Amino acid sequence: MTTRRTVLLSLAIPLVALLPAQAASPLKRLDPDKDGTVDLNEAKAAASALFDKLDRDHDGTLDVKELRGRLTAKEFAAANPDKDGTLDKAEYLALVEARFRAANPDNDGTLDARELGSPAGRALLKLLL
Ligand SMILES: [Ca+2]
Ligand SMILES: [Ca+2]
Ligand SMILES: [Ca+2]
Repeated sequence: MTTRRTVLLSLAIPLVALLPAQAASPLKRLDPDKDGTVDLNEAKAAASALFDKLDRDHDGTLDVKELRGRLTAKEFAAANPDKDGTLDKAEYLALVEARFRAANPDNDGTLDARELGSPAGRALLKLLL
């Protein structure tokens, strides 16, 4: 009688392969024209790309699960005036625009690195990256 032993190969994937590329500063990643600031169009373009990435079931909307903690229940409810349980892209971008304005107290149409680093700026970044 022979005993066979199955050797379990490690399925571990090197963790580093799973980490998103967060090394670059948010400003660098959001500023394709490299003028050192993020304007509303750049913010919306980034938000739109993130929206598509988060929309796992490709139904054109994000539910709380797909948002994966980016919004609290209260924030979600406020961003979802039609109360249909999901955010469509228009609702998402409206929230992005509101947060952009909140992060831009000097009203110059752009966010610089300091504004992006403020609490309001960081709240906006959650919806962009
Ligand atoms: Ca979806
Ligand atoms: Ca909705
Ligand atoms: Ca500004």
